[in-house]
Amino acid sequence: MESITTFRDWDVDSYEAIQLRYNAALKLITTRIEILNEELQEEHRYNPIEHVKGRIKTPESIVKKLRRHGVESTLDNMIEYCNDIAGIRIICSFTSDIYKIAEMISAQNDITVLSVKDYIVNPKPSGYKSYHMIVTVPVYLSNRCDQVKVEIQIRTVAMDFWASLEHKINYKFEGNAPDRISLELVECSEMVSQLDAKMLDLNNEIQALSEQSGNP
Ligand code: 0O2
Repeated sequence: MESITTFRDWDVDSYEAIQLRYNAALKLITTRIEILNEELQEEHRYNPIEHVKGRIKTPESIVKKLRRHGVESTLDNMIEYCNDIAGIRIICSFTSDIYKIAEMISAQNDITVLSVKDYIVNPKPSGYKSYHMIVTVPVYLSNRCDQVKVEIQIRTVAMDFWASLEHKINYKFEGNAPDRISLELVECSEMVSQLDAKMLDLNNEIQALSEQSGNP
């Protein structure tokens, strides 16, 4: 039987060359996001980003995803079908920040947005909420420039808390959590939306008050 981490055309050199590009893409997008956050802090005394986490998908997860897509585990299929080999998660304070950040990323000339999935407007049946973008970024090598895909997930602290707990529960039950637990998770996801809305209202109120008192 094919081992879970085996690519049909496995060649360590080619795999490492591919990983180098994804690593470079991850560094590039991470730096761009850090710069945006620093600029907003400098110019508006406002940090919309709580934290940023980046990761490169493990070969095991890549092979699992290719199986889910029903394609052979080859390096070409990995590049074509696996959009999240390089993945970055941006955790924001408020829902409104998510859309501001997404807009600022999309406005960068050399970043191409391939697709967007807004699971905040249309949550998954599980209750999952997050804003996903698949983008390409240019990676300059010694003799050429490659456009490399990166998945960007943007969500609030509350959405992230829900997603990490749900992920742990699903891992524990191998995707077959008891119905009652799944139902409660959907209810918690609604509470997350209420909490996010309440926090945003409070923040807007606080800002309006500070502006009135001339102390923004
Ligand atoms: P991991 O381990 O996080 O990498 P595609 O990526 O397009 O082939 P899909 O499902 O259409 O597959 O992409 P989508 O919906 O944009 O989701 C991709 C990622 O979002 C997942 O990656 C998870 O990180 C996250 N996600 C999606 N749905 C859920 C959910 O119901 N609960 C939680 N906790 N996270 C979710 P991977 O590759 O599945 O996993």
